Amino acid sequence: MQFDAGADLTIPPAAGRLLKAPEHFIDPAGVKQVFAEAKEGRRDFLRGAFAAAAAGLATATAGARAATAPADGDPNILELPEHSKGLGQAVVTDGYGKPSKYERNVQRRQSPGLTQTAQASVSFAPLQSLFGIVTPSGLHFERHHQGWWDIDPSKHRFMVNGLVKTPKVFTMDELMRLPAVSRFHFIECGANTGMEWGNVAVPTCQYTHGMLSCSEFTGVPLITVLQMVGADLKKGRFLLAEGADGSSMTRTIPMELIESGEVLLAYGQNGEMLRPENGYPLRLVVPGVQGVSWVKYLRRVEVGDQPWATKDETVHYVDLMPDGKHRQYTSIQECKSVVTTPSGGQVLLDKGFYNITGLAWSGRGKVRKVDVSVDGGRNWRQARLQDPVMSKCLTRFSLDWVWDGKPTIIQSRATDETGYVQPTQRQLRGVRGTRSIYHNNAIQSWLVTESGEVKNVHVS
Ligand SMILES: Nc1nc2c(c(=O)[nH]1)N[C@H]1C(S)=C(S)[C@@H](COP(=O)(O)O)O[C@H]1N2
Ligand SMILES: [Mo]
Repeated sequence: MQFDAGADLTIPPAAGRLLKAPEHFIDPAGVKQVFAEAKEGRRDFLRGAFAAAAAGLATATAGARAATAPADGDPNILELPEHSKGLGQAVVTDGYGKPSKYERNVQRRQSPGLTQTAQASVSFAPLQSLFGIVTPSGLHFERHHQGWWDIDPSKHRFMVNGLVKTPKVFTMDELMRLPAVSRFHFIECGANTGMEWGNVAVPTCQYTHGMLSCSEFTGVPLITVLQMVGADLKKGRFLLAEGADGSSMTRTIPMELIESGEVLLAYGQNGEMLRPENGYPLRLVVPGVQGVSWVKYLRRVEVGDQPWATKDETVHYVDLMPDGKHRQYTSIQECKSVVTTPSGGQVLLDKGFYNITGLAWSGRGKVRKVDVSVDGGRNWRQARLQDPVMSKCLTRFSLDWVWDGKPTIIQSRATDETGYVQPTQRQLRGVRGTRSIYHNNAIQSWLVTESGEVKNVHVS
């Protein structure tokens, strides 16, 4: 094991214990309060409820801190457990395996009060509980505008029309016979971190950054199908993608992206068919572009000579600038990162060694480097990047750190292969103001208090 130069460590390192973030962050009474305050239109509606949750946390922390290793003779070793003596369970007890019951708190979660209905809503991925770069399919974040469906693939049809020689309808069988590729990519909703423009709104990284997931997607490059139908790529510089759900999800995709071969008609996700929540049986994969363009339940694409200016690219998914104008078609997810451990809601129980780790990504290519500060941005150290580092894909970084028990602020700052550096909150607000929803890629700050509690803070 290689430790960073400058880290004062004895080996084995004095390991700092970490208390996980609470399973949920507010109790049922808090949820009620949040809904009431949201109805009144308060933008900081989550704050009060979080204060209440933090109070509850103090009790849990005291218990965890008290827990120490047994003085001599650990009963977990000395008393032979049942699983070392008895007969285990049979194969195929479950034809499709599930995580251990001890991991049942690792769940995607809805932020109470954020949306009026659970169909036009979002669930956040538990980034603080995940390793590596792949999001288990059952924990992939969800964003539905009108609920999800489990569509019979034998009845699903995919149509290509517009500026093409021969408009054509494909069955799933026909699509799945075509040459396919598998690629790892992140998908991030443009609204990820969107609650944090003006003030601290949510306490954990699940809620600040969890509209983000990463999978190995399998499918047919869309360009292959466009060539099959004789698309006019001279005139047809734009493509409309349309979903089969009731949300009339339609988005314009510029033809350059499709010509690059990166845009996929995907049916596979992490080695199996897409999950229904993620668009089964067919979705568009548009690497680097905000989630809304990854149209699920994809039923039609149309080749055209200009953008369509649909509702989801005129009324929604536009960026309100300080001068009152809206920016339209800001689709690329710029370089961004977040420390997932230690992160909001967790508690450092001891001074000592901690493995700071997190995720970095860029919609413009590969992550080149990630710098981490453990002193509120005064000094930065370069983090280790875990191989493989792939284009438009999550990248795992880590850095050794010894906590001396003093309050401090932890931040990460990613740079991508174009040289673009993730902005500070102040820099981003300087250009964009605070009235936006989408495309907040500012540096995230986690305050570690003297008691070891980790909190979401904004630094100016
Ligand atoms: N048909 C359809 N496609 C859709 C949506 C939808 O509501 N309906 N939501 C979009 C949005 S806003 C996002 S962020 C992503 C979310 O994908 P996921 O639910 O697989 O995480 O799907 C996009 N594609
Ligand atoms: Mo989204």
